[in-house]
Amino acid sequence: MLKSSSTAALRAALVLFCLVALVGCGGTAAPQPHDGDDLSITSAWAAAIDLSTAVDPEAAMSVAYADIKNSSDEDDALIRVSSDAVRAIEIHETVTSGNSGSMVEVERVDLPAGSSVSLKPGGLHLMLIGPRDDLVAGTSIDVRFVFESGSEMDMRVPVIDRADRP
Ligand SMILES: [Cu+2]
Repeated sequence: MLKSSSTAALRAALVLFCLVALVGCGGTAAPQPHDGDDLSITSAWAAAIDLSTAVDPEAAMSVAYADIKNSSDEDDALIRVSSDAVRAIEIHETVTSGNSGSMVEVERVDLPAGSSVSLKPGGLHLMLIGPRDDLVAGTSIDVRFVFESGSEMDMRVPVIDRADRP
C-alpha cells in the first residue's frame, strides 16, 4: 500500500516536472509577449466623419491606417483592435477585381519576424464601425492593438480629414 502510493506520488511528481519543463522551454508553445520596442506602430491616423451626414449613424463607418513593424525574431500577428470611440473595429482588406473593389474581413494580419506591414488606402485597413460621436479632425482616439503573442499596444491615433491624408 505504502509502496504503491509512493509510486503514484513519484509519477505525479514526474508529470509535474515534465509540465514545468514544457512550459519553461516554450519551444513550440505560443509566442511570448515581446518587450518594449520589438513591436512599433507608426503613421497611424483615422479618417474624420460627421455623423450628421450619415443616413444611419449606428451603421456609419470610418477607417484607420497604420504602419506596424515587428523587429523581434519571433513571428507575430495583429489579431484584434478596439477603441471606446467606436462600436467595433474590424480588420479589412480591399480586394480589387477588374474595376471594382470590395472589402473582406480578415482574422489577422501576419507579422513575420523582422517584417513590417502597412495598413493603407486600397489595402489592409481598420474599419471603424459605429463611431459613438463625430470623429473630428485635429482630435484623436485611443486605440488598442492586440497581438497573437499577447502584446498589447495602446495608441493615441490622430483624426485627419481624408483630403489631408498623409
Ligand atoms: Cu473596410
